[in-house]
Amino acid sequence: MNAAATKPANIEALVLRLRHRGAVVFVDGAEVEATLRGRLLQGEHDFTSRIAVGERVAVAHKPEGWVIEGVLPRRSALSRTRRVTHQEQVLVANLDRAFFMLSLAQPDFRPHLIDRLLIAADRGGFEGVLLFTKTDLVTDRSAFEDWAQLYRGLGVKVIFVSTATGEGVEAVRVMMQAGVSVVAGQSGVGKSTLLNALQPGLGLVTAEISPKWGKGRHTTTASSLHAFVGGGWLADTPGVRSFSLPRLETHEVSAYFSEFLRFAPNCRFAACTHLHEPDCGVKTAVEDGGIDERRYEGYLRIVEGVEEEQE
Ligand SMILES: Nc1nc2c(ncn2[C@@H]2O[C@H](COP(=O)(O)OP(=O)(O)O)[C@@H](O)[C@H]2O)c(=O)[nH]1
Ligand SMILES: [Mg+2]
Ligand SMILES: [Zn+2]
Repeated sequence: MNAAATKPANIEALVLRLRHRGAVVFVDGAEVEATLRGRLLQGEHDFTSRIAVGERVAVAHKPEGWVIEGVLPRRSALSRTRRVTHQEQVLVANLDRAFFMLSLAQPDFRPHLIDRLLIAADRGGFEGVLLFTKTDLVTDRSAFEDWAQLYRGLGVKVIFVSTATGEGVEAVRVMMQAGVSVVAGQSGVGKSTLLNALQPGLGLVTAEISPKWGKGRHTTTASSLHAFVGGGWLADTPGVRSFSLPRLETHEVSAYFSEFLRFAPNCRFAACTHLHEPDCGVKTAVEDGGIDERRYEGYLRIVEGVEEEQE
């Protein structure tokens, strides 16, 4: 019997790049062009709202070629919120982790970005991993170790990295070899140098995060996934605002500060914002050392909508 006469079984594929009415997908170990089945296009003015890079899709090999028959549920998403319309646009679906790079020097260490970045990761459903880079440029690490300890205590992975000495590079490689990762950080922290050390010639456009939050240059290139040597995928994604937060209500912000939850039951008021109320369990814990002051300050910065100024 002719193989084409049997009903082709759907196979799972990964969307690497978007195309007009279709995508380049990774299936059976190869990159192929696939077209979106008509019903997936119906009612769509902009097909990118239906599938995104990183999407898991069901494809079938038809006589006319590969066809995307369906879209599997998303586990996570890196989204960008449009500034004026507040619409969310998915840049990378099913992202597993973001490596947030902060240099210890040149440019100066900017720990005040960390809380926002971790909330963005939490909201998106992916892991935020902190890379403290350019360790070779500092002689005394104690202050940075202290920050690392704070976040490790909250369950966040923190890796010290130097492409000059090779410190931490293998640890990053091992993590990148599973799932889909993205690399982000302020300009100059060493994103391109690290990616080049991990895989020469990859040539990704990495996400630049401006210290003046959300005010940076906004690029419009489309996202794409690139195979990482030894397994895994690296997302190439535009936009300094990829990790910006929409305006959050105070109670939404505090929910992301997981270590506050243990002390909130001690607040006199059930709806305590931990800002100006008397008998606040969270503020008391900050005074007693049960909550790190740096995290409480981070909370205030976000609640009060403080822009991360140039320091
Ligand atoms: N000393 C030192 N310099 C580094 C390191 N990583 C990158 N650099 C330098 O920092 C500058 C900015 O690096 P680049 O990778 O372009 O940063 P990007 O803007 O984040 O992509 C370049 O001059 C690099 O050579 C490092 O680990 N140690
Ligand atoms: Mg670069
Ligand atoms: Zn309180």
